[in-house]
Amino acid sequence: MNQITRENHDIALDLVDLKRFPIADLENGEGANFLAECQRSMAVQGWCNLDGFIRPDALEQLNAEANELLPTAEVLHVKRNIYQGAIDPSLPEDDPRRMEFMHVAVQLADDQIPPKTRLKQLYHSELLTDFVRRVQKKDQLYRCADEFQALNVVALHPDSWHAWHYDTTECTVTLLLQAAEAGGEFTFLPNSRTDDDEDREAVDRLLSGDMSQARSFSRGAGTFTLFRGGYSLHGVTKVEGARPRISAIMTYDEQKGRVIDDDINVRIYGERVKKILAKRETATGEQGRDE
Ligand SMILES: O=C(O)CCC(=O)C(=O)O
Ligand SMILES: [Fe+2]
Repeated sequence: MNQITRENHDIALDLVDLKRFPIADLENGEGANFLAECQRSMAVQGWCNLDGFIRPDALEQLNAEANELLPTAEVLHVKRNIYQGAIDPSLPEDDPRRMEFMHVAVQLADDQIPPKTRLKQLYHSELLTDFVRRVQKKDQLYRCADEFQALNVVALHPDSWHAWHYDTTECTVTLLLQAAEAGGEFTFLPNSRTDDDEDREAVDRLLSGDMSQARSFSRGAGTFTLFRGGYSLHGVTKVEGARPRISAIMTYDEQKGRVIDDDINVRIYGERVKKILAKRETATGEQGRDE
């Protein structure tokens, strides 16, 4: 008999609304039907949106955790092009791919979210990771191993937006912890690029401010949205009203042990991470001299 002990109890069982989203058993009956529906949505539409995924009482706990930690977060001023890399110098001067966008977010990186938090434990849930892997139809999918990017909490204050970008890992989940009073809509072009091609027309339109081809849907707090962030141009529209919009961003990749380039992390997380990396470099150098 499978004994559920404190040690192997999976926290997703406590936090997810299992009646509506039976992730505990995806092999049989209702769970299998539910999984097939999620896979269909992912394959046909390029996203899977699960409104009410986190139970209301659990959501309150997760949101309280986020609100408790956020005062320790940095205010990040992120300026980047949509690919988050160096600009291709061969592009014409007026090419939209040269455009850089700027946004301001109060953001906790993975290393600022303690392992004891329910939020971190939820991200590390094997049940949840396996659910995401199956919906994304991957033989293997791992949580991102980057010490800064793996799990983030992002608070967008009124008048802020999250600038258009592709993520640096393939699969992303955005979990809304606290909705904006108005605005703050997660907006995206599902699968707007492949490894060697991009829907330039749709991308250029979005970058010029025309949202007619972009997707957006109403998402209450507790909504768990799966999409392919590395291949779907996305962002969040301007937050309106008095309340910040808070989301948890969970990242996954087919590649085990996936970490992100230092320069990308410094561009996103700024001085704090720059200092951590520089200190490490110095320590490694000193160690080298000692040997
Ligand atoms: O807050 C969201 O819903 C999306 C944020 C996002 O795209 C990111 O942090 O990479
Ligand atoms: Fe993103």
